[in-house]
Amino acid sequence: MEKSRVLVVGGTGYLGRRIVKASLAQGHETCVLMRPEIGLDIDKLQMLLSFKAQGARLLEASLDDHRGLVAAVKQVDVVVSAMSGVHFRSHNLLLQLKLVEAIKEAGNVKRFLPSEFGMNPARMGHALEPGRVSFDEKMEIRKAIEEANIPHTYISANCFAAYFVPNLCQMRTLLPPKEEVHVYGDGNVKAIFMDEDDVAAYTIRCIDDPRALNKTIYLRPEENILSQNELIAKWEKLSGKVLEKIPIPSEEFLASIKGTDLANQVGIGHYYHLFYEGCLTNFDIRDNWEEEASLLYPEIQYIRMDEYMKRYL
Ligand code: NDP
Ligand code: GEC
Repeated sequence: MEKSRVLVVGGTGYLGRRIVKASLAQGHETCVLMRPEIGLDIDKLQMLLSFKAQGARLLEASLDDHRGLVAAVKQVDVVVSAMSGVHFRSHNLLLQLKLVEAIKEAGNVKRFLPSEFGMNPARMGHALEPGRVSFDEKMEIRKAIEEANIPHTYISANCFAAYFVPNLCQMRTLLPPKEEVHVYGDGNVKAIFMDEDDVAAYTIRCIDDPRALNKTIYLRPEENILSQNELIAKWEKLSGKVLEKIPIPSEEFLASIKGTDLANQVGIGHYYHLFYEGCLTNFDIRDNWEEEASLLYPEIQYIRMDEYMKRYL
Protein backbone atom coordinates (compact mmCIF):
# COMPACT_ATOMS: atom_id res chain seq x y z
CA MET A 1 0.00 0.00 0.00
CA GLU A 2 1.16 3.55 -0.68
CA LYS A 3 2.65 5.17 2.40
CA SER A 4 1.29 8.30 4.03
CA ARG A 5 2.96 11.54 4.92
CA VAL A 6 2.54 11.89 8.68
CA LEU A 7 2.91 14.94 10.94
CA VAL A 8 3.45 14.19 14.62
CA VAL A 9 2.55 17.00 17.03
CA GLY A 10 3.99 16.61 20.52
CA GLY A 11 6.69 14.43 19.00
CA THR A 12 9.26 14.85 21.77
CA GLY A 13 6.82 13.78 24.48
CA TYR A 14 6.65 10.47 26.31
CA LEU A 15 4.28 8.87 23.82
CA GLY A 16 5.04 11.20 20.91
CA ARG A 17 8.66 10.08 20.52
CA ARG A 18 7.45 6.49 20.22
CA ILE A 19 4.90 7.52 17.60
CA VAL A 20 7.69 9.18 15.58
CA LYS A 21 9.74 5.97 15.87
CA ALA A 22 6.81 3.77 14.82
CA SER A 23 5.95 6.01 11.88
CA LEU A 24 9.52 5.85 10.59
CA ALA A 25 9.70 2.10 11.24
CA GLN A 26 6.49 1.48 9.28
CA GLY A 27 7.96 3.37 6.33
CA HIS A 28 5.92 6.56 6.37
CA GLU A 29 7.34 9.90 5.36
CA THR A 30 7.43 11.39 8.83
CA CYS A 31 7.35 15.05 9.83
CA VAL A 32 7.62 16.31 13.39
CA LEU A 33 6.37 19.69 14.53
CA MET A 34 9.23 21.78 15.93
CA ARG A 35 7.86 24.57 18.07
CA PRO A 36 9.91 27.78 18.41
CA GLU A 37 8.92 27.78 22.12
CA ILE A 38 11.63 25.14 22.48
CA GLY A 39 13.85 28.00 23.74
CA LEU A 40 16.81 26.64 25.65
CA ASP A 41 15.43 23.13 26.05
CA ILE A 42 18.54 21.47 24.75
CA ASP A 43 17.28 17.91 25.32
CA LYS A 44 14.17 18.56 23.24
CA LEU A 45 16.28 20.03 20.47
CA GLN A 46 18.67 17.08 20.49
CA MET A 47 15.74 14.69 20.28
CA LEU A 48 14.35 16.58 17.28
CA LEU A 49 17.76 16.44 15.62
CA SER A 50 17.95 12.71 16.25
CA PHE A 51 14.55 12.30 14.54
CA LYS A 52 15.97 14.19 11.58
CA ALA A 53 19.02 11.94 11.53
CA GLN A 54 16.64 8.95 11.41
CA GLY A 55 14.90 10.39 8.36
CA ALA A 56 12.16 12.64 9.76
CA ARG A 57 11.54 16.13 8.49
CA LEU A 58 11.19 18.92 11.07
CA LEU A 59 8.41 21.43 10.32
CA GLU A 60 8.70 24.62 12.30
CA ALA A 61 5.55 26.30 13.62
CA SER A 62 4.03 27.42 16.88
CA LEU A 63 0.54 26.31 17.83
CA ASP A 64 -0.17 30.06 18.13
CA ASP A 65 0.88 30.66 14.51
CA HIS A 66 -2.19 29.78 12.47
CA ARG A 67 -0.64 30.43 9.04
CA GLY A 68 2.50 28.49 9.91
CA LEU A 69 0.42 25.58 11.20
CA VAL A 70 -1.74 25.53 8.07
CA ALA A 71 1.42 25.49 5.94
CA ALA A 72 2.79 22.55 7.95
CA VAL A 73 -0.47 20.60 7.84
CA LYS A 74 -0.73 21.13 4.06
CA GLN A 75 2.42 19.07 3.59
CA VAL A 76 0.98 15.86 5.03
CA ASP A 77 -1.91 13.39 4.73
CA VAL A 78 -2.17 12.40 8.39
CA VAL A 79 -1.76 14.35 11.64
CA VAL A 80 -1.16 12.50 14.92
CA SER A 81 -1.25 14.56 18.11
CA ALA A 82 0.34 13.33 21.33
CA MET A 83 0.04 16.53 23.32
CA SER A 84 0.32 16.24 27.04
CA GLY A 85 -2.71 15.28 29.09
CA VAL A 86 -1.07 14.24 32.33
CA HIS A 87 -1.59 16.59 35.27
CA PHE A 88 1.81 16.16 36.86
CA ARG A 89 3.38 16.95 33.47
CA SER A 90 2.71 20.04 31.31
CA HIS A 91 -0.92 19.27 30.34
CA ASN A 92 -2.31 21.42 27.50
CA LEU A 93 -4.95 19.42 25.64
CA LEU A 94 -7.11 22.39 24.62
CA LEU A 95 -4.27 23.84 22.55
CA GLN A 96 -5.30 21.15 20.06
CA LEU A 97 -8.25 23.38 19.12
CA LYS A 98 -5.67 25.46 17.22
CA LEU A 99 -4.54 22.35 15.39
CA VAL A 100 -8.14 21.48 14.51
CA GLU A 101 -8.59 25.02 13.13
CA ALA A 102 -5.49 24.63 10.96
CA ILE A 103 -6.54 21.17 9.70
CA LYS A 104 -10.00 22.54 8.90
CA GLU A 105 -8.58 25.42 6.89
CA ALA A 106 -5.94 23.34 5.12
CA GLY A 107 -8.64 20.92 4.01
CA ASN A 108 -6.25 18.21 2.77
CA VAL A 109 -5.84 15.99 5.82
CA LYS A 110 -7.16 12.46 5.31
CA ARG A 111 -6.92 11.44 8.97
CA PHE A 112 -6.43 13.19 12.32
CA LEU A 113 -5.68 11.30 15.51
CA PRO A 114 -6.07 13.65 18.49
CA SER A 115 -4.27 13.05 21.76
CA GLU A 116 -6.44 10.48 23.54
CA PHE A 117 -4.54 7.26 24.30
CA GLY A 118 -6.21 6.36 27.58
CA MET A 119 -9.70 5.59 28.81
CA ASN A 120 -12.34 6.35 26.20
CA PRO A 121 -13.52 9.84 27.26
CA ALA A 122 -16.92 9.14 25.67
CA ARG A 123 -17.46 6.49 28.36
CA MET A 124 -16.34 8.77 31.23
CA GLY A 125 -19.32 11.11 31.46
CA HIS A 126 -19.69 10.11 35.11
CA ALA A 127 -16.01 10.68 36.02
CA LEU A 128 -15.09 12.26 39.35
CA GLU A 129 -13.94 15.84 39.81
CA PRO A 130 -11.32 17.15 39.35
CA GLY A 131 -9.91 14.37 37.13
CA ARG A 132 -12.83 14.54 34.74
CA VAL A 133 -11.47 17.75 33.16
CA SER A 134 -9.09 15.77 30.96
CA PHE A 135 -11.99 13.64 29.66
CA ASP A 136 -14.12 16.76 29.17
CA GLU A 137 -11.30 18.42 27.25
CA LYS A 138 -10.79 15.36 25.05
CA MET A 139 -14.54 15.42 24.31
CA GLU A 140 -14.35 19.12 23.46
CA ILE A 141 -11.63 18.35 20.91
CA ARG A 142 -13.75 15.52 19.46
CA LYS A 143 -16.66 17.90 19.08
CA ALA A 144 -14.52 20.39 17.14
CA ILE A 145 -13.17 17.58 14.92
CA GLU A 146 -16.60 16.18 14.16
CA GLU A 147 -18.20 19.61 13.57
CA ALA A 148 -15.43 20.37 11.05
CA ASN A 149 -16.00 16.98 9.38
CA ILE A 150 -12.35 16.04 9.78
CA PRO A 151 -11.73 12.31 9.16
CA HIS A 152 -10.39 10.89 12.39
CA THR A 153 -9.48 7.87 14.53
CA TYR A 154 -9.64 7.82 18.33
CA ILE A 155 -7.18 5.47 20.04
CA SER A 156 -8.20 4.08 23.42
CA ALA A 157 -4.85 2.79 24.65
CA ASN A 158 -5.79 1.75 28.22
CA CYS A 159 -2.96 1.77 30.81
CA PHE A 160 0.57 2.65 29.71
CA ALA A 161 2.69 -0.06 31.28
CA ALA A 162 5.37 2.18 32.78
CA TYR A 163 2.79 4.09 34.84
CA PHE A 164 0.99 1.03 36.15
CA VAL A 165 2.88 -2.26 35.84
CA PRO A 166 6.33 -2.18 37.55
CA ASN A 167 4.82 -0.35 40.53
CA LEU A 168 2.00 -2.93 40.66
CA CYS A 169 -0.52 -0.08 40.29
CA GLN A 170 0.78 1.85 43.32
CA MET A 171 0.45 5.61 43.06
CA ARG A 172 3.25 8.19 43.46
CA THR A 173 6.01 5.81 42.46
CA LEU A 174 7.14 4.10 39.27
CA LEU A 175 9.31 1.47 40.97
CA PRO A 176 8.43 -2.03 42.20
CA PRO A 177 7.33 -2.20 45.85
CA LYS A 178 9.81 -4.08 48.03
CA GLU A 179 7.82 -5.28 51.07
CA GLU A 180 4.13 -4.48 50.76
CA VAL A 181 1.57 -3.64 48.14
CA HIS A 182 -1.72 -1.78 48.54
CA VAL A 183 -4.52 -3.65 46.82
CA TYR A 184 -7.58 -1.86 45.45
CA GLY A 185 -10.62 -3.63 46.90
CA ASP A 186 -10.39 -7.37 46.28
CA GLY A 187 -7.75 -6.81 43.56
CA ASN A 188 -9.74 -8.79 41.02
CA VAL A 189 -11.06 -6.00 38.81
CA LYS A 190 -9.61 -6.37 35.31
CA ALA A 191 -7.66 -3.56 33.67
CA ILE A 192 -5.64 -3.54 30.44
CA PHE A 193 -1.91 -2.81 30.21
CA MET A 194 0.06 -1.80 27.11
CA ASP A 195 3.72 -1.46 26.31
CA GLU A 196 4.08 2.13 25.09
CA ASP A 197 5.94 1.12 21.92
CA ASP A 198 3.02 -1.19 21.11
CA VAL A 199 0.60 1.71 21.64
CA ALA A 200 2.60 3.64 19.05
CA ALA A 201 2.83 0.69 16.62
CA TYR A 202 -0.93 0.01 16.68
CA THR A 203 -1.62 3.75 16.39
CA ILE A 204 0.46 4.07 13.23
CA ARG A 205 -1.10 0.92 11.76
CA CYS A 206 -4.50 2.62 12.00
CA ILE A 207 -3.65 5.84 10.15
CA ASP A 208 -4.30 4.59 6.62
CA ASP A 209 -6.70 1.76 7.43
CA PRO A 210 -10.23 2.38 6.16
CA ARG A 211 -11.50 0.07 8.93
CA ALA A 212 -10.34 2.67 11.47
CA LEU A 213 -11.88 5.68 9.71
CA ASN A 214 -14.08 7.70 12.07
CA LYS A 215 -13.87 4.96 14.67
CA THR A 216 -12.62 4.38 18.20
CA ILE A 217 -9.93 1.72 18.21
CA TYR A 218 -9.41 -0.04 21.52
CA LEU A 219 -6.03 -1.59 22.31
CA ARG A 220 -7.24 -4.64 24.21
CA PRO A 221 -5.02 -7.63 23.47
CA GLU A 222 -6.31 -10.73 25.24
CA GLU A 223 -3.23 -11.59 27.31
CA ASN A 224 -2.84 -8.04 28.66
CA ILE A 225 -6.29 -7.96 30.27
CA LEU A 226 -5.20 -8.46 33.87
CA SER A 227 -6.30 -7.78 37.43
CA GLN A 228 -4.01 -6.14 39.99
CA ASN A 229 -3.75 -9.55 41.74
CA GLU A 230 -2.60 -11.17 38.50
CA LEU A 231 0.06 -8.49 38.02
CA ILE A 232 1.26 -8.97 41.59
CA ALA A 233 1.47 -12.74 41.09
CA LYS A 234 3.53 -12.28 37.93
CA TRP A 235 5.99 -10.01 39.74
CA GLU A 236 6.23 -12.35 42.74
CA LYS A 237 7.02 -15.23 40.40
CA LEU A 238 9.70 -13.23 38.55
CA SER A 239 11.32 -11.75 41.65
CA GLY A 240 10.98 -14.85 43.80
CA LYS A 241 9.67 -12.69 46.68
CA VAL A 242 6.25 -12.62 48.28
CA LEU A 243 4.79 -9.22 49.12
CA GLU A 244 2.46 -8.35 51.98
CA LYS A 245 -0.95 -7.35 50.58
CA ILE A 246 -2.80 -4.47 52.24
CA PRO A 247 -6.37 -4.09 50.99
CA ILE A 248 -7.83 -0.57 50.59
CA PRO A 249 -11.64 -0.46 50.77
CA SER A 250 -13.16 1.84 48.14
CA GLU A 251 -14.55 4.34 50.70
CA GLU A 252 -11.12 4.70 52.28
CA PHE A 253 -9.48 5.19 48.89
CA LEU A 254 -12.03 7.83 47.83
CA ALA A 255 -11.72 9.65 51.16
CA SER A 256 -7.97 10.07 50.56
CA ILE A 257 -8.79 12.59 47.80
CA LYS A 258 -9.38 15.23 50.53
CA GLY A 259 -6.45 17.44 51.44
CA THR A 260 -4.08 16.28 48.72
CA ASP A 261 -2.73 18.31 45.79
CA LEU A 262 -4.54 18.63 42.46
CA ALA A 263 -2.36 16.20 40.51
CA ASN A 264 -2.93 13.54 43.14
CA GLN A 265 -6.68 14.21 43.25
CA VAL A 266 -6.77 13.65 39.51
CA GLY A 267 -4.80 10.44 39.96
CA ILE A 268 -7.08 9.14 42.71
CA GLY A 269 -10.14 9.70 40.50
CA HIS A 270 -8.50 7.87 37.59
CA TYR A 271 -7.41 4.96 39.79
CA TYR A 272 -10.88 4.70 41.28
CA HIS A 273 -12.46 4.34 37.85
CA LEU A 274 -9.76 1.92 36.72
CA PHE A 275 -9.39 -0.40 39.71
CA TYR A 276 -12.69 -0.27 41.61
CA GLU A 277 -15.18 0.47 38.87
CA GLY A 278 -13.36 -1.48 36.13
CA CYS A 279 -14.02 1.21 33.53
CA LEU A 280 -11.66 -0.34 30.96
CA THR A 281 -13.32 -3.76 30.90
CA ASN A 282 -16.93 -3.35 32.08
CA PHE A 283 -18.21 -3.16 28.50
CA ASP A 284 -17.94 -5.14 25.27
CA ILE A 285 -16.56 -3.79 22.01
CA ARG A 286 -19.41 -4.56 19.65
CA ASP A 287 -20.80 -1.29 18.36
CA ASN A 288 -19.92 -0.76 14.72
CA TRP A 289 -18.06 2.51 15.35
CA GLU A 290 -15.56 0.62 17.54
CA GLU A 291 -12.87 -2.00 16.76
CA GLU A 292 -10.14 -3.87 18.68
CA ALA A 293 -6.57 -3.42 17.45
CA SER A 294 -5.08 -6.87 18.12
CA LEU A 295 -7.89 -8.39 16.04
CA LEU A 296 -7.36 -5.87 13.23
CA TYR A 297 -3.56 -6.34 13.29
CA PRO A 298 -2.80 -9.90 14.48
CA GLU A 299 0.68 -9.61 12.91
CA ILE A 300 1.79 -7.19 15.63
CA GLN A 301 3.52 -9.20 18.36
CA TYR A 302 2.52 -7.29 21.47
CA ILE A 303 4.61 -7.35 24.65
CA ARG A 304 3.15 -9.40 27.52
CA MET A 305 3.40 -7.88 31.00
CA ASP A 306 5.68 -10.53 32.54
CA GLU A 307 8.12 -9.77 29.73
CA TYR A 308 7.70 -6.04 30.35
CA MET A 309 8.44 -6.42 34.07
CA LYS A 310 11.74 -8.24 33.53
CA ARG A 311 13.58 -4.97 32.87
CA TYR A 312 12.81 -3.94 36.49
CA LEU A 313 14.37 -7.04 38.06
P1 NDP B 1 3.86 14.62 27.54
O1 NDP B 1 3.61 15.17 28.90
O2 NDP B 1 5.09 13.84 27.35
O3 NDP B 1 3.82 15.86 26.52
C1 NDP B 1 3.73 15.65 25.12
C2 NDP B 1 3.99 16.91 24.36
O4 NDP B 1 3.00 17.90 24.60
C3 NDP B 1 5.27 17.64 24.67
O5 NDP B 1 6.38 16.95 24.20
C4 NDP B 1 5.03 18.96 23.96
O6 NDP B 1 5.26 18.85 22.56
C5 NDP B 1 3.51 19.11 24.11
N1 NDP B 1 3.24 20.22 25.02
C6 NDP B 1 3.28 20.19 26.37
N2 NDP B 1 3.02 21.42 26.84
C7 NDP B 1 2.81 22.22 25.77
C8 NDP B 1 2.52 23.59 25.59
N3 NDP B 1 2.38 24.40 26.64
N4 NDP B 1 2.38 24.06 24.35
C9 NDP B 1 2.52 23.25 23.29
N5 NDP B 1 2.81 21.95 23.39
C10 NDP B 1 2.96 21.45 24.60
O7 NDP B 1 2.58 13.77 27.04
P2 NDP B 1 2.30 12.22 27.25
O8 NDP B 1 3.04 11.46 26.23
O9 NDP B 1 2.45 11.87 28.67
O10 NDP B 1 0.72 12.16 26.92
C11 NDP B 1 0.21 11.99 25.62
C12 NDP B 1 -1.24 11.47 25.69
O11 NDP B 1 -1.26 10.19 26.29
C13 NDP B 1 -2.21 12.33 26.49
O12 NDP B 1 -3.46 12.40 25.83
C14 NDP B 1 -2.37 11.60 27.79
O13 NDP B 1 -3.64 11.79 28.39
C15 NDP B 1 -2.18 10.16 27.37
N6 NDP B 1 -1.59 9.34 28.44
C16 NDP B 1 -2.17 8.15 28.74
C17 NDP B 1 -1.64 7.34 29.71
C18 NDP B 1 -2.23 6.01 29.98
O14 NDP B 1 -1.82 5.33 30.90
N7 NDP B 1 -3.18 5.61 29.18
C19 NDP B 1 -0.45 7.73 30.46
C20 NDP B 1 0.13 8.97 30.04
C21 NDP B 1 -0.46 9.76 29.07
P3 NDP B 1 6.68 19.12 21.84
O15 NDP B 1 7.25 17.76 21.60
O16 NDP B 1 6.30 19.83 20.58
O17 NDP B 1 7.48 19.97 22.73
C1 GEC C 1 -5.59 4.71 31.74
O1 GEC C 1 -6.08 5.90 31.23
C2 GEC C 1 -5.42 7.06 31.53
C3 GEC C 1 -4.33 7.09 32.36
C4 GEC C 1 -5.90 8.21 30.97
O2 GEC C 1 -7.02 8.13 30.20
C5 GEC C 1 -5.29 9.42 31.21
C6 GEC C 1 -4.18 9.46 32.03
C7 GEC C 1 -3.69 8.29 32.60
C8 GEC C 1 -2.50 8.25 33.48
O3 GEC C 1 -1.32 8.73 33.02
C9 GEC C 1 -0.47 8.90 34.16
C10 GEC C 1 -1.36 9.20 35.27
C11 GEC C 1 -2.71 9.10 34.65
C12 GEC C 1 -3.60 8.37 35.61
O4 GEC C 1 -2.86 7.99 36.61
C13 GEC C 1 -1.46 8.18 36.33
C14 GEC C 1 -0.93 8.53 37.65
C15 GEC C 1 0.12 7.80 38.13
C16 GEC C 1 -1.48 9.53 38.46
C17 GEC C 1 -0.99 9.77 39.74
C18 GEC C 1 0.07 9.02 40.20
O5 GEC C 1 0.59 9.21 41.46
C19 GEC C 1 0.62 8.04 39.40
O6 GEC C 1 1.65 7.32 39.95
C20 GEC C 1 2.22 6.33 39.19
